[in-house]
Amino acid sequence: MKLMIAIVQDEDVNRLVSELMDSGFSVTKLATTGGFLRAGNTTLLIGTDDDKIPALVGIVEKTCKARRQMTTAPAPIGGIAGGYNPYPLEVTVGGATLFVLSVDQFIKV
Ligand code: 2BA
Repeated sequence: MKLMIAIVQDEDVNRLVSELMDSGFSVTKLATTGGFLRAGNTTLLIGTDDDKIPALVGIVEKTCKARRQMTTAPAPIGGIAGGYNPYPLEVTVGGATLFVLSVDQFIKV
């Protein structure tokens, strides 16, 4: 058995969860925050059989879109006092970040 940890954008999550449920996957949804943008995203936990991972990846690929997002990055200011001057930076977020882990045991009590 495998556990997929899928970090997705909030904009894609409702459609993705619906697609996964329709295809028979069990899903747990967590509200999370990206360390770089400090903005909300969603992490899904999906436990499934090894042979279903390709289908799962396919659904995520089909559903989650890459988006350009503006943020600010700190640029150092010269001089004795130093300091940082924020400047705009565009980054591409997603489609999705996926981790697939092997599960030692799956127990429901
Ligand atoms: P964030 O950390 O908020 O990152 C958002 C986007 O900012 C990233 O998109 C990437 O394009 C950019 N980015 C991240 N760190 C950067 C850096 N040091 N310099 C320049 N640009 C940077 P994605 O790669 O699609 O990641 C989307 C979200 O997935 C991330 O949100 C984070 O929550 C998660 N994630 C990505 N890689 C991860 C990893 N190796 N471990 C844990 N979480 C990860």
